[in-house]
Amino acid sequence: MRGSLTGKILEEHIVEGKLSPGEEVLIRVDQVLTQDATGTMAWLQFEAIGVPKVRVPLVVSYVDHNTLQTDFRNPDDHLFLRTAAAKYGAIFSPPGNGICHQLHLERFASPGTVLLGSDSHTPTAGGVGALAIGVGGSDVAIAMAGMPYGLKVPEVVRIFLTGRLRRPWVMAMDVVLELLRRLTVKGGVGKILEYCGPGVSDLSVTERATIANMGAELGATTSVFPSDERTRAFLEAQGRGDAWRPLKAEEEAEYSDEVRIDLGELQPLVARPHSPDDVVPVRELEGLRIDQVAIGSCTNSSYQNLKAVAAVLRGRRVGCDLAINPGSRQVLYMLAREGDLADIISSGARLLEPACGPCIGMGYAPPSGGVSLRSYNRNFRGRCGTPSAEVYLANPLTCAVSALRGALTDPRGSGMVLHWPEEPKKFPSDAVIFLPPSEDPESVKVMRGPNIRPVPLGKPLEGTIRGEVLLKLGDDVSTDDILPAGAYVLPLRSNVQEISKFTFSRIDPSFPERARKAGGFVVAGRNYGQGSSREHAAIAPMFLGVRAVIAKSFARIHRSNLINWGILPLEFERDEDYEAVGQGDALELREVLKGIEEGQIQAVLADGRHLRLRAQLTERERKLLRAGGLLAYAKEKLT
Ligand code: MIC
Ligand code: SF4
Repeated sequence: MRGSLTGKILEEHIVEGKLSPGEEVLIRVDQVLTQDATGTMAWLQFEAIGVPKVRVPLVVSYVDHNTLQTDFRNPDDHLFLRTAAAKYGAIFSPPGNGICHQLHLERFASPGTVLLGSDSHTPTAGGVGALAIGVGGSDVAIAMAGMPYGLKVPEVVRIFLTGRLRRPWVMAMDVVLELLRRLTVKGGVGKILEYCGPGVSDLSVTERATIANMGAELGATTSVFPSDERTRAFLEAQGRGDAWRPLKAEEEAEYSDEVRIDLGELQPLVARPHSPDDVVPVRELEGLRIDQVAIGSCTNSSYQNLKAVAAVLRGRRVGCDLAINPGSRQVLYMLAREGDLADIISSGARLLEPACGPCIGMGYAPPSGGVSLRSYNRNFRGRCGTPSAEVYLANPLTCAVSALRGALTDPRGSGMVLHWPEEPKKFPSDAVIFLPPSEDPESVKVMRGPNIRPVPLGKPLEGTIRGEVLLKLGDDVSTDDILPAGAYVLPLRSNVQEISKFTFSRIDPSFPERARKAGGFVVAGRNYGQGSSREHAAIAPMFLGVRAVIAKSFARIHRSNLINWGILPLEFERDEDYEAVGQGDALELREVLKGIEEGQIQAVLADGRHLRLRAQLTERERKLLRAGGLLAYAKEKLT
């Protein structure tokens, strides 16, 4: 990593530790973002730590995931977040402003800074050269309280870009779909993807942001682009030229690996159900009938993207349902001012509020067995709200052209002529409303509706853990599988007892009751917990009595969330031990406190068979587990 962009930013931020892969370092955090769905827990934890004011230069609390306000619970959450931000020193972004990552890129993200966010797509800010990391709610809570962030130093992989995208039909989305095709959803685990090469200057900041955003689907810790003249132009157009600084890797920088992509060779790609890495050329599926199309989300909702989409729709009619969720009020305002909105509306498309919307199953679910084409980043089964639906992911123009025909279409064959929109020289920065923190915080009362319940604490690790194997799962289990989101479940994010009733509800609705009765273990294959940063996927199982998860391997954010909530993440040393365990088996972990020091845990099944399980934990992680999780540990440390 020596000489790399990542290495430079980390060196400027290191507080303790050594920068070698696998080691843990503590780094200083410059900016924090929270969003409503993870934010209520994060802010409740911040309060529980008992620090009167945030101790990070910039904290922004966004509301974008659940803006439906279907009953008192959701607006109560919003009011809690708004008053907490005012009192504790954060900027508040009210519902309707837009999606946190797009807004943060527009208004706050800066080259060379470290941004921590309680959302897995926080790396979007890597588009301007920030080192932006998605983490769980407790990690941001303690960062807001002023403690440095504990990062397991990843390997740095160089993604070397050459050539130029064949615009307009081949888009930034195709770059990251190509990476997913080659590297899979596990390919980035334990890695930071650093972009460089002559192809970088072909990409605008928002195009870079699309690529950095969806690096989350590769499992990467983050993705980062250099800060160059295009970065400067973007920041100046946003009225934030002062935030610019040049930043790039040294010529002789060291990397652990390299991937080369010639942008000019790419074609429109599509990810098939139900994984973002099941990628094929659109041409292979040409003509596939679709029921609905959705364009937007934090991946593809920038001004340039939607302006191009509007140009495709101009004077034409959609052949199936189409919904568009712009990334921010700024984007929406520009589309309105320049007349593009009229083209969108007259095409028969539905215009949705600038918010996450259908991406997280908040409305616009496809019909039973329906086919949905989306410019979003995740197509896990059921995430769209309809378990039997099939969701495909493609670039925004593939989506727009396909919406006109009602069938999947390679846009290159459409015969349309389209000029790729220019980058604006000036963005209207006042189109977005941010509420500053109160100047008289003492007078602000934090409002807590009846659905906002206290945060439970994890239990300190015990010497012996007995229980049942409550569930045995395969590879790539996502946090959407562990704890679904969507319009029914999101209003419960501030109420652990209630939300825990939905744990694994799509896989086995009897799980919560069985877990409460017997307590014990979840067993899984590789990449357990991929996807979202929602710590509820750890808190709810902990609350129900899960004491350890035993898997072949873990996704980064979820593994940290488990530890943060006092659940022991253990790995199978041999695949045959995974085969040997069955759902319902009684299992005992012995001498656990000694075992975590040695890295090996004694595990014995009821019939006396032994399993070989690894506990690969850093010193800090062992401390957290012994204390019962991060919150318990932080309280201890700060008081
Ligand atoms: C997602 O895309 O899955 C979410 C919803 O944005 C999550 C956060 C959450 O579950 O609140 C994420 O990506 O971290
Ligand atoms: Fe929102 Fe979807 Fe982006 Fe998550 S992935 S932040 S739900 S738009």
